[in-house]
Amino acid sequence: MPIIAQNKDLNAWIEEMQAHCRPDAVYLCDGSDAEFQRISSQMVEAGSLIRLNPDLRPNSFLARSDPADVARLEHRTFVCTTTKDEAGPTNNWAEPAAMRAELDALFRGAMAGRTMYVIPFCMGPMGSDHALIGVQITDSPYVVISMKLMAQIGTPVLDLLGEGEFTRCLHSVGAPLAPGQADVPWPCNADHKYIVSFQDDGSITSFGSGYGGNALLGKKCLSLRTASYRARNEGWLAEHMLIVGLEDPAGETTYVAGAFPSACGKTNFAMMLPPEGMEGYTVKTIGDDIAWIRPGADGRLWAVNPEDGFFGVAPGTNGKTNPNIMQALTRNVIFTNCALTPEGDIWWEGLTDQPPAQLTDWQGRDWTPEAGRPAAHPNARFTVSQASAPSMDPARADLQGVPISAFIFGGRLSHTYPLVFQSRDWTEGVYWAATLGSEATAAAEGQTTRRDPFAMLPFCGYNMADYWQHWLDLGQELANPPAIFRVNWFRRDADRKFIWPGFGQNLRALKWIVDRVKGRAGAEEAAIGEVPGHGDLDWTGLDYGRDRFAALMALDAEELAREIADHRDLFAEFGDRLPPALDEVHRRLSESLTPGQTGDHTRSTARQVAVG
Ligand code: OXD
Ligand code: MN
Repeated sequence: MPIIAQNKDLNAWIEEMQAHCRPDAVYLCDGSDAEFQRISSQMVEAGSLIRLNPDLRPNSFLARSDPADVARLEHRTFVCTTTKDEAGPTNNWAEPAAMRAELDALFRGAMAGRTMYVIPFCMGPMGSDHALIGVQITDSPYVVISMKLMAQIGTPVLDLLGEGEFTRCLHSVGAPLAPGQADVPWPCNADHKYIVSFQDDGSITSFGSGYGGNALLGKKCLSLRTASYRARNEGWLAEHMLIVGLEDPAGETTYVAGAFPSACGKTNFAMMLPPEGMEGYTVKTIGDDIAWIRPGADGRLWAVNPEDGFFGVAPGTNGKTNPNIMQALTRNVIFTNCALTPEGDIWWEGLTDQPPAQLTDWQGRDWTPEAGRPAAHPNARFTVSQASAPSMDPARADLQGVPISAFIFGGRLSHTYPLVFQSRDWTEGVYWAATLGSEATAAAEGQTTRRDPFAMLPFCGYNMADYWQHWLDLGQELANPPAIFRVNWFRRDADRKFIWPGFGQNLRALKWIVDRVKGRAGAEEAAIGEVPGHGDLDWTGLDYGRDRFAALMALDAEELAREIADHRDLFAEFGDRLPPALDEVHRRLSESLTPGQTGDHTRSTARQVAVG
């Protein structure tokens, strides 16, 4: 037995896994910079990483994945609760003992010819009551160097752990090497892929994929699926949310947390720069993807970002959409599935207006703009430490987290939903979050909405209806619950053009949200909640006329009635587990929006400023 940590359970587990997975060597990660340099250099030599030109992108690398291992695999993701009902209709469920037996067989000898790395890691500020410690055992050096950027890892975490409890995260790419067999740049298993959360003992097992959320087990697996289950039992929330502070010209910062399904620009929103005219405001980033939120003794909710790095989608990112992240990406980055320039730098669609004349694409093939296929994979990623982003708020290290004044939920919808509205109360807010979704275009039916409740569809570690009930219950307990808002940056006009410019201009909606919770901004009563009038938003520096604003905010009774009716299909999936309070909101909204029955209640002109 070559190594050793002081934690008896950890030692025993390492020994057990070594005997079972039969690696050639076992290595306990110390988390040092020297270790990162050593492992990344070994990977470059082995051909599984390309070192980028150090003059252009110092200490940065490009990894090219197997073309069949490019994204999270929702259909291969399993939540193993004792009963199927506990996992609910939106999760793949497997009986825990049967799944353990299946995985045991796959892991037997799975690490042959490879090194088994042991990575102690901490999610959340080290030393915070909010933090959780995990240990990932993996045979992927790509995971080791990525985890170094995504979390605190190594010796300091082991010291903090002492004899304490940790989450067991077991991972193998599932590609054992026979003696003398040459390796491939990106080993994975073509036939078997599993990403499994065992909720009975809180452990996580992943087999066959080396990619992102399938393999970096501290992220989606531990911080959302495992943590959400734990949070329900312990009275807190683990959410797929960004956390930002808006600092006003007087220096006061107000924090909000926001959930958006994918492709809604969450990372951009988390670090946006103010638009012209609003330069006195600063958006301060706490996190771009995950929030752990707990009730504080003061009756408010307090949030930490469990992550220490960004694992962001590269295509579309540029100096206009996200100048802050572009600055973070100048050095110390692992890029995955981006294109390579002849000068040894990376490129992706949208990085520059004009593509370079010549590239090597994400699969290593020659590429020119005439190739007729993207040069970078659409899900190409960057992995970079959050410490590199200039917008980061030092408060992200605060052990108790930051106080949350508002929740924001937003999908990508070309119709029906206005730029922003405030729910009348917590229960209605939970309703609007539960029915969140983004548009999917199905050729035959026109636009349909793919529901993504709380943006948690792939990440909720138990029955989604129970999760809604947990939110409802928690709201009841809070003396000072955050206000809840829905936003929609993506409304289009009859010519399918976006009505709202988005990006930095979204700060105007954020400012209204903050002003609402401070009791400083007005609103009008509407059927769906409280909406700003033109005069309620700050237009300094932007000429945005009343007609355009009216189109942006229009509430069409028939469209809304159709939307509310559609919620019934979602709710029906959960049978009698659906919280009665949500059913009641649904009934109320349906009645008030039935045209002709109760008159047009989509909008009244009652104005009020203070928030209850
Ligand atoms: C992500 C996701 O990668 O939500 O953050 O899929
Ligand atoms: Mn995410």
